[in-house]
Amino acid sequence: MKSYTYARALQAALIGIAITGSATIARADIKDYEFQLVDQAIKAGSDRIITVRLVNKTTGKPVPDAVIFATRLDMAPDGMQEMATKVTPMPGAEPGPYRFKATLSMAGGWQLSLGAKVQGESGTVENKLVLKATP
Ligand SMILES: [Cu+2]
Repeated sequence: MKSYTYARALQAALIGIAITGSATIARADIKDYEFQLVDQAIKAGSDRIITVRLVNKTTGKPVPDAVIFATRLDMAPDGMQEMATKVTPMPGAEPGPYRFKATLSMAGGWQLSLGAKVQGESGTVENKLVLKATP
């Protein structure tokens, strides 16, 4: 009788460990996600397309179904923070990568500030990407 109780307690403890362990593994963190530029250099001009992908760094896999918002595109990398341009999200033919239309009126460094909400994750991914507008 006594050994039976002990076995039950041990079994319950092992199940508890198994549940806790798998929960830790399954839970991703919003910090595991980052934006990446598909093209680092884009020719300066009007109506240019900037393509980015959102990647889960732990798996290396792209996240196609996030809610993306572009907050700002300006020339901060070249010391021209006040030189900002409008960023328009473009509907994609397929879910992810994410595309934006913008006018890069001047050659040089442009900083794209992006945010994302990922399904099943709390918090917001916030990244600043620097691209080069070529003459
Ligand atoms: Cu400028």
